[in-house]
Amino acid sequence: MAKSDWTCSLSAICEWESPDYEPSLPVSEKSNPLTRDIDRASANSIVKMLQACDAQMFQEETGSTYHKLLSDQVVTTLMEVAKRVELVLKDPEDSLVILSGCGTSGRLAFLITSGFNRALRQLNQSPVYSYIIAGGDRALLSSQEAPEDDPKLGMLSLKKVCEGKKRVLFIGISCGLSAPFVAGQLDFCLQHPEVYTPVLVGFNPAHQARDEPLPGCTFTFLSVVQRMQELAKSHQAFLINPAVGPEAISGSSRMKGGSATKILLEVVLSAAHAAAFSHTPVACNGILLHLRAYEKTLDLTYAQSEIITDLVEAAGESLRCGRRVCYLGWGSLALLGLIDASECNPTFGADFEDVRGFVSGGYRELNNKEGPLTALGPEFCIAHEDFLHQVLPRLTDKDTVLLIYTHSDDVGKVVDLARRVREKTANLHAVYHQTDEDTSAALQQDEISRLCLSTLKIAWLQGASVSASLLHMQWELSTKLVLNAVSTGAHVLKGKIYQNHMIDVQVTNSKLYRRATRLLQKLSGRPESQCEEALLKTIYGANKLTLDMTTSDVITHTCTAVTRTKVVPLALVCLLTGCSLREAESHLERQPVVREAVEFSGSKSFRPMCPRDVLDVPMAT
Ligand code: S6P
Repeated sequence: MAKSDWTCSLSAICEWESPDYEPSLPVSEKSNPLTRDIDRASANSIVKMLQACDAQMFQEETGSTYHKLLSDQVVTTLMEVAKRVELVLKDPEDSLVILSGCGTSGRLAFLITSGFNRALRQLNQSPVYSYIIAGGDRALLSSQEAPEDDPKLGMLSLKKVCEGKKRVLFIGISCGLSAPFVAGQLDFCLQHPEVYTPVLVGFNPAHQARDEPLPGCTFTFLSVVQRMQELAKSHQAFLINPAVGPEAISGSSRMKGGSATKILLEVVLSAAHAAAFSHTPVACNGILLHLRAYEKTLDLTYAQSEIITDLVEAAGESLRCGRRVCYLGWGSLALLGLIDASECNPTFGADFEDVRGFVSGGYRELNNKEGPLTALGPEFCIAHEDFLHQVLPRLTDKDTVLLIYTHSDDVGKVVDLARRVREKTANLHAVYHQTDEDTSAALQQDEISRLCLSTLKIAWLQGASVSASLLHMQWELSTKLVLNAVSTGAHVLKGKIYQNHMIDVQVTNSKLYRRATRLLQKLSGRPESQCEEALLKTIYGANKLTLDMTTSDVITHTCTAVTRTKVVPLALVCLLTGCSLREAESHLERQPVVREAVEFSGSKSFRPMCPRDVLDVPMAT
């Protein structure tokens, strides 16, 4: 990289930390200066931008404004929480460690608790981890955004899981320090300190927690955080909230927020397991080594950026011509495929058929609390057999299929499936992790490589210092980064992103409603009231708003928005062109890429705004 480029990207890396940069927004909602032009970038540049954004997770602390992942303060808290988990592991009777969250945060709670309960079973210990996801198990595989807004539901589901328990370490995850569901649970913990110790994981400084009134509650997320900060002084509550920088696609906390959640909680639980079962007391050095191992995971993964670019291009081409992307995975890597696919609907307004994940063994492998969910409909059919029956017969070369596995999976089965897919499409690719020493499946691997258009093979060093479980967690993170790049990059190439904002965002909970209004303000330059009016008109499909509509609360608006599509793009076209809702619909039908729809509709007032132009909208997420 030339020196001037380097200096330029370094200043972009730090720019978001300036107090003048989008001052009214919390870090998790700011737009990332590194990705301002991602909507017009090539696949290769998209991957490079994502790499630079991910690298921000491990950026050193530069000033006093933000604590970072590797800050002393964060590492100390990780150690303290690990010691609390250790106590539960050593005396598990009537105790629980609960991980809870909404959307991606809840899905990662499931992934992490599954992995660590498996580890306990292998040691002949009884499982102590439990997960809660807003909306129940169907939210593991599909978008259920509304329950996120319900603090009472959060509290009740926590109470139910903890019935009869005498000691509970509750870990609430909300990347934006914003989900009312989690706020309700934390408040309940604070009211019952004799049983519950609350821990909050998120990626904004405490003062940026959401301060919006919650229905039927006397507290806000911010007031809960403030109470926790007070108790943290006497180690009765814990806050783990380093800043990892704005997301590559504004507010898309499934990306860095999800990765950092996985990193932090795995570091904590691994340290606790080592202390409880391997005579390795929780120590700063161990925590730092584990964090650094994840940093290396990023390097090793993005060292393959050329092949990741090929995957992004293939997936982008499939989505652009209305075809699909399928992830066929084995073991927990398959779960990362299911998670990534499930997020495309709320993030990009995608149909469930656009990006789909399948797991070898289906629900048996998933082992979720509520068991098989296939009866809920085709989007809950997740086994490879479902793929063979429902999808394979209709596959063509325009569809992209990714095999996701490691050398410890049954590679023979991967070969069998690859052969069957290859009969229908040449557009087959593999994402494969192996240790440098392992050559046991070399012949089968050669055959898979012959069948695939591209193979992303990552070879990992397995020295004495790297345990099998650490290696597996690194494979998972690496797979998450690759799949996030593929699905995000593909939707960018499809034209779903405007600058670095998701325009076609679903307005299905209060966080997304606020984000949508703010986005309309930023992109149209119109006042908040006008933007909210345009948003409501598209939500209710009305050219004129009735009193009923304007006086309803945000929850009513978001419940109605569930039934509507392209709410934000339509509102934007109306605002920018002054046209009616029906005219906006026909513009968008002719030209689904919003930037072009607006330009096509011939608006004189249209002026693409750069993130520096962001309006100072006083609104938390
Ligand atoms: C974000 C994802 C959402 C969030 C959910 C919880 O990319 O689509 O489902 O995970 O809204 O957010 P938070 O900030 O409480 O973790």
